[in-house]
This record gives sequence, C-alpha cells and structure tokens, in this order.
Amino acid sequence: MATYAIGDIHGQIEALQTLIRKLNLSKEDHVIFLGDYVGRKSQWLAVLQYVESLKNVCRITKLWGNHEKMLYDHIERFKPRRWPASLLNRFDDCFHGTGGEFLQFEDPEQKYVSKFFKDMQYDILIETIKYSYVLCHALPKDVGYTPDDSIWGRLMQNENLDFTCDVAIDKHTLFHKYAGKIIVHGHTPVLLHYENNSNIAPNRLFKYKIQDVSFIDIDLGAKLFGRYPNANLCALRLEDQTPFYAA
Ligand SMILES: [Mn+2]
Repeated sequence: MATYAIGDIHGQIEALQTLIRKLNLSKEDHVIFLGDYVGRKSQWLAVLQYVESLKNVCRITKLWGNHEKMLYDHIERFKPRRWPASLLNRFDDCFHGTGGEFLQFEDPEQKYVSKFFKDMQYDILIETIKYSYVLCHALPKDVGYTPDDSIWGRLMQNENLDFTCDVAIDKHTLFHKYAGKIIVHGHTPVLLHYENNSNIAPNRLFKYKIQDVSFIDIDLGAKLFGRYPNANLCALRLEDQTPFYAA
C-alpha cells in the first residue's frame, strides 16, 4: 500500500496519464490530488474525467485548487445553461484560469463538472510510519482566515530564510499547530523559487523549511508544457518521499 500526492495538473492529460502509469496503482493505494486540475486552453474536462475514473483503480482524495474553486463558485452563482458573453466579459478576471471555455458547454457537461466538485476538500492529514503530513493546495485550511485564503496564499521564502505571503494568514496556527509537520503543497511553481535561487532545480520538487515547519512544493508548472522546457508533473510517495515525474 502506498500514498501519493500529485501536484497541479492544469489540464495536461497526457502528462497525467504518463505519470499514473509510472505509479503502478492497485486497490490499496491512495492518491491525493492537490488541486488545479483545470486551466485555460487545455484538456481540463478530460483531466476531470480521468481523475474520476481512477476511483475504479484505487482510493482517491480530491483537494480544491483556486482555479476550480473559481469555476465552481461561478457555476453555483449563475447556474445558467449558457453564459451570455456580457457576463463572461464582466467576470473575465475571475475566469482567467478556466471559464472561457465553459460558455461552450452543453448542459450534461456542466452537470458533470458540478458533480465532480461535490466531494472535494481543502486539506488532509496523513500519518506514515516516518512522517506526519498535511496536504493542501497552497496552505492548510485553518491557516487562511477564510478557506479560500488557504488556496490562494502564495508563500515565498526570502533571502533571510523568512517568508512573504500574498494574502493575510494566521501565522500562529501555521508555526505552532504545524511545527514538526511537513506541508506538501502545490500552487507555487518551483520555477518561481528558482527565479530567486538558481541552486534550485526548476523541474524537480522543492523542499524548504520556515521556522519549525517543513514544506515540500510539488507544483512543477505543468501548465507550461510545450512552452517551457522544464515544465513537469510530480507525484510524491509519502511513505519514503520518493518522487515520480512525468518527464
Ligand atoms: Mn493554484
């Protein structure tokens, strides 16, 4: 039995299928997706269908990413069969990851997408013999002042080994409740850390530590496949921290 975390897919169905084949999954295995299944101008509907089909292969847990949360919130708010172009223009900023294509959806597809989002969660605690983890898209749910803050907050280490975050977060919870634990997250492409520190490999997972909290960033910028040579997709086996890569 093995437990895997898979990072941001952003509609890259071929990379996801390549990666899944490398894992040789069986019924006892557990795969936790860290969110951001969808992405503009990508095969994201195919990704949703493929992720759902893995329920026949192993146990899966689906975490929210900010991109599908934007899509879901708009579906819930408007529930039209087709969205008028005026609405699309007005909310273009919110749709930047997803919704443009949604306008073209037929009703059964829209229902399918709504259904996919019914059994999502924000984070999950996983204990293995050696390690104590919390898995999340960007930050654990209770570190955000709202759940949505936790899927948007981008933590960046700075040169003083301190950090910055682009949303307000509950630092006390982060550094006390999660002290000694390992936060496995996506949302921030390792490429962004690499821009500050060229010793980091931009196409491999990135381990770092802030105060007593350890972090493993497994977002390898899959949305840039075809446009950036180091784009990759990563799965991390939690029992022994072995990484698997699509490319
Ligand atoms: Mn994200």
